[in-house]
Amino acid sequence: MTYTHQEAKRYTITSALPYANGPVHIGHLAGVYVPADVYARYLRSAGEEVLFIGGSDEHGVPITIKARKEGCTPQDIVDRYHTIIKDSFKEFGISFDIYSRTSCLEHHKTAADFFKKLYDEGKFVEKVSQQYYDEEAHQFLADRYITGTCPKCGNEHAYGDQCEACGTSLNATDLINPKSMLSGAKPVLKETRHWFLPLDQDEAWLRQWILEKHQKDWKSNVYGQCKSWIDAGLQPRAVTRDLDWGVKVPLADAEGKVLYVWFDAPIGYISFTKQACGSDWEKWWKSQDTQLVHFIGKDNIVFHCIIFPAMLKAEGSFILPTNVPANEFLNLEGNKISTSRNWAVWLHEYLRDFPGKQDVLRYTLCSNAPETKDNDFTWKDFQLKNNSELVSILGNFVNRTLVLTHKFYEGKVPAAHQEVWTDVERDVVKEMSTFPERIGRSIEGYRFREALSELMNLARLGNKYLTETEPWKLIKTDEARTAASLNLSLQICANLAILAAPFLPFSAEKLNHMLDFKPCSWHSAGGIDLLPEGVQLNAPELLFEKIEDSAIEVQMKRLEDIKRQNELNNWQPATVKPTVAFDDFGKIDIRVGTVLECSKVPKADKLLQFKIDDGMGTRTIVSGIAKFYPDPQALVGRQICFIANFAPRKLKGVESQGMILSAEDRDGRLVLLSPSDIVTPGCSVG
Ligand code: B3M
Ligand code: ZN
Repeated sequence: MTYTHQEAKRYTITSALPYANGPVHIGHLAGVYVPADVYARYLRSAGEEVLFIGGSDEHGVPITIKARKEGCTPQDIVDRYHTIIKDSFKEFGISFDIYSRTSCLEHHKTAADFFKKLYDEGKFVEKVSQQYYDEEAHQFLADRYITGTCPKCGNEHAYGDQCEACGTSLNATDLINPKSMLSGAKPVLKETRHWFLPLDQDEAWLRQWILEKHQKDWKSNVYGQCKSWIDAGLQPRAVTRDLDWGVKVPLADAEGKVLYVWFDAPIGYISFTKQACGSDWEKWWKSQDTQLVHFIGKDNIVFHCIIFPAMLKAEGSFILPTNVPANEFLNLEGNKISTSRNWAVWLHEYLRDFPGKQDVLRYTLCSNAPETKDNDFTWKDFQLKNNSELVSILGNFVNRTLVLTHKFYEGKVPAAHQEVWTDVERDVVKEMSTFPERIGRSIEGYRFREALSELMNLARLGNKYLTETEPWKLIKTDEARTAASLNLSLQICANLAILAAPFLPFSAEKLNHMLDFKPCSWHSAGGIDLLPEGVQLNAPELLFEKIEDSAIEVQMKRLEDIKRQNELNNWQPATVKPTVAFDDFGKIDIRVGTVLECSKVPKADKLLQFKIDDGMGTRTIVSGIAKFYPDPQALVGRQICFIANFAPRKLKGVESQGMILSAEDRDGRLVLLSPSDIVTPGCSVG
């Protein structure tokens, strides 16, 4: 039984299916998988019936684009990333009851049957419309195959189905200056036939269901997006595409057409339920006492709150989601996470670099989850959360309690001695009893940050209690109170083991082992008799270890390298300046000279002083390129180009009689311009 529902319920928990075109990163984890996992683990512990579903989204244009780029098949791509994603989720402790994939046969069949049922019952509108076609690639340009300017916000890199800058869902024909991703060509319009879900007919019930019924219990970011969608007026949406990768449209005359990825992917939740439960699957989707909860990121809101519910409603026998707790986005060190720019912390790499530290990342991401606004992940904060929260608060309390019990009682749980309790104990017990409900309510309300900070408050309570009672001193004077203090501290540890398990499953397991404690129900938490007197505890080990600066520096350096690489990759020549008349150019006198002497200008880090043979005599030129030529002497003898008719000016007390010409490369390096053959000093450049 949960705290917000009187009756025990059944929960179908889904988490957005990651596209199998790359590994998962911390943005996915903080937005979707960590909260979903905390929720699922909590409900299981509270005795609810839970099915937690995940899987890879293996269709859609992001996959085929990646395959094209790498010169392999889409199947190769999804096989590679599905395995990486699935393995890393498992190692990270995301407790899916099933993690499947949409390229599997069962899914193709379920999705095709779903489409066929709606088709047979006349739920679609068939329309011939004009769609963009790439005449060079001989292909219709669905979704991400086409880019252009978003009509709403002006972002020049909007896709044919969505603008990622403003979140607007688009039709390819809405784009300004459309361009084919395949050939770069301007696409032409060509007729094609498709099936549309007439969302315009769903407005009334959607309004009633979301805007009235769920105004209070859906998160405001979710509610707000739904409202603006509905208020803007819903349009029929095509659920098929002219592509060859995806679930084939199950109709005789639909050669070369597949289901739109956003039609088939959410049906994945259903096909995976069938795979997990066999003939028993329907209760998870069709029973009124099942709560369907979708964990997603904010860019998926419309698909889960409007389009998928409209599909389920049209089918007729399914329940609708109870809630769709979408999160905002997580940034990384102040910049938007991006798969294509490699600006991310990848889960499989984290697991490699920080073995055994799953809970540290789970903790950081949960306590920083972008629940109400975009948030930032920084490595410094990660280190701080580990060192001054997990190590200093939670780990320290557990460690002190266990070490003292081993020291004074040979590791056996001492007697509770309630007869020597004072108000200090009574207050601690009273406060502790409120935590399970407080944390539970926060989780049920999808306030995971709040829930986690309450958990840490229980550890703080434990630390405060130990510090107040000082069993290490009491042992000399008062055995009964020493035992009472350590017994109660151990009971707090056992409570922590239960209440931390949804958030920090690995540490909870470690703690269970140290306490020789069997994981038990959430509802047994809050009490003071979890560990019976006399139980032999196992040797204490550290729950968390300090993370050193050097480990953080490695990660920061990696990000700096990526940033530099991205800058190089994105470099573009500067725009050409406005046209000038030839006569104007002719006014500038460029000559070749030979360097006779070159040295640093004293007390000026940036400046080099050149003495140049200009064919007419010698001249001095000062140039701000010292940092690119640490050995000025090496320039002697070299020919350079310079402007000979600039008015002389003084730099750091030296008169400069001209300007040396150089080119700035994309990495910021300056290179002096020289003729490619030796010429006579003083000759003109033109
Ligand atoms: N594959 C989109 C995404 O990763 C997507 C979710 C599907 S959930 C049915 O944003
Ligand atoms: Zn936009």
